[in-house]
Parts: sequence; C-alpha cells; structure tokens
Amino acid sequence: MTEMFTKTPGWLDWYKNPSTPTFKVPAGAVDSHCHVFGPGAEFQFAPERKYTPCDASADQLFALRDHLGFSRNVIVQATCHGADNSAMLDAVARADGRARGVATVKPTVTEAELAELHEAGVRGVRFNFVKRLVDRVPTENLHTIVEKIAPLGWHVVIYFESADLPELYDFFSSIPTDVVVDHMGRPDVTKDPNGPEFDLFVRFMRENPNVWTKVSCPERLSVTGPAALDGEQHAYTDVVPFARRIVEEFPTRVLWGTDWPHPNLKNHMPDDGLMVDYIPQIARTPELQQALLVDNPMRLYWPEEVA
Ligand code: 0GY
Repeated sequence: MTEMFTKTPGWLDWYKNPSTPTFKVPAGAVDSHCHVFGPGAEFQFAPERKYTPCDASADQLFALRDHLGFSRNVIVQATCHGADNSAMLDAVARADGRARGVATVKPTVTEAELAELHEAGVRGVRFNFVKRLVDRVPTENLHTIVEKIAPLGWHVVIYFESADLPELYDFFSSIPTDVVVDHMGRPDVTKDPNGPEFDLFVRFMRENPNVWTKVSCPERLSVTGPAALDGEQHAYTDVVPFARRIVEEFPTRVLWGTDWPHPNLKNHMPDDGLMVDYIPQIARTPELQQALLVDNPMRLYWPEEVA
C-alpha cells in the first residue's frame, strides 16, 4: 500500500537484514523497549506529532524478535501516535500473549477504558518530558493519571534528559507506583560515570526502591561510539561504564530493549544483531544477564507467570 505520509527529512530507516548475534540471549528473553510505527496507511500518525517516521509494523517487529532469539516484547507507545494506542494494541493483540504494552493516556481516561486496555495487555503508561518529542503536560494531569492507573497495578514509564532531573526529582519521587526510567535518564556520557550528574540519577534509584531503569539506547547516548555496524563487537564503549554501574548496583531493577526501530537517530542506524552483542559488555555474568533479560521483565510484565 502507498505510504500516506512524507517522512521527516533526513529520517533513517531501520536496518534491513541485521546480523545474527554472537551473544545467545537466555531462554525466555524479553525485549522490553521497542515500538511499532503505523503502518501509516492503516494507523494514522497523530496530528500533534513532532516527527513522521518510516513504517515499522508488528510483523516486522516479530520477525526481528525471532531473528535475535528473543521470546517476548514490551511495545511502548511512540509519540508519533500521540494518545491513539491503536497500532500498539493491534501489535500486542497479534502477539499471542508474547507482548505487553505501555500506553499513552489522557487525564480524562475512564475506568472502563483503562480496564479495556488492561484486558488488551497494557501494563503501564508513559510520561514523556523530552521537549523535542512532546509538549509539556501539566503535573496535575499526570497526578490524575497516576491515581487512575495505580489500582490496576500498572507502572509509569518516564522519559527525560539528565539535565532535567533536578527539576523533576521531587515529582518523580512522589509517584507511588513502580516507575521505569527510559535509557538511564539519558546521561551525558562525555561526563564522568562517577561524577555528580550521574550520581544524582544513582541517588534517585537508591532513594526510591520502586524505580527501575532500562539500560538501553547506547546508540542514542553514545558520542564516540564505535557504532554497532560492520561486525563491531565492542560498540558504544563510551556508554558501557554508565550501564555497568546501574546493572551491578541494581541487578533486580534493570531492563533492556532494542529500541527498534530506533526513532530519530541522526548519524547512523545500528545493526540490531550487534546491539544484542552489546549486552554482555554491560551485564557481565550469566546471572546478571538472566535478571536483565528474563527475570526482571517477567516480574514486571507477566507476574502471573512467575512463581
Ligand atoms: C525512544 C526514543 C525516542 C523517541 C520516542 O516515543 C518516541 O517518539 O520514544 C527519541 O527520539 O529519543 O525511546 O524510542
């Protein structure tokens, strides 16, 4: 079908024919951060979106899951679809129980709508504070949403940049549900992994035992690389000390995801097979890998299957 939308100029499409990872993920591994885009001809992009991506369908996501050796996905609503969760819900519905969803909802969402989302496999909502992706939502609205989702046992996924943590620290600490931080709060990896900026993020996790984080997206945080391309087995070494610090201090509160189809990358599109080969750089033992890829996401997204 013809694409109904024109991609944002300079858009990089996801990598075709990724390599087969050298690192074998443990049985039952979960890709805990990925998206679907459209397809635009079927699921329209939101009028308020800040970018227009290429299509990235559920079938293409499931093909990648199988190729990389993963068993399940957590599909996170992408901002280009606004609060219309149809594409994400369609993907979760077609995964035969092997996907859960994280939705975007408005404060006016009703109990009945939330119950329907729960039935459909949604287990969290995402609050986005990255200015290039969304317009700011007033904190009272976010509190309203938290009050509505808490009884369902859902969590809140938060996406922000490290420079904004001081301002948002108290609000984040006030959220009573589990909280999952995208991409370690986007540290500036040119700074010291043991310096004051990243220490604040570590303190946030230490002080709030309900806070988890995804040690994902080195491809977006990295400044000096090298990129996960051309067989590179030690990609994104500048991000490694940050992720390792978190994995080793908080082994039961970390998740990992491909971030496929990697929206808004500007200088390269990684080979997802090599993204998987990045994992043993940050989770250095089989125990840490099992926790990161299987036990932690299962506890958060499929608790009914965990003894
Ligand atoms: C990510 C990161 C980005 C985009 C989104 O929902 C989104 O549009 O999350 C980004 O541009 O940094 O996690 O996919």
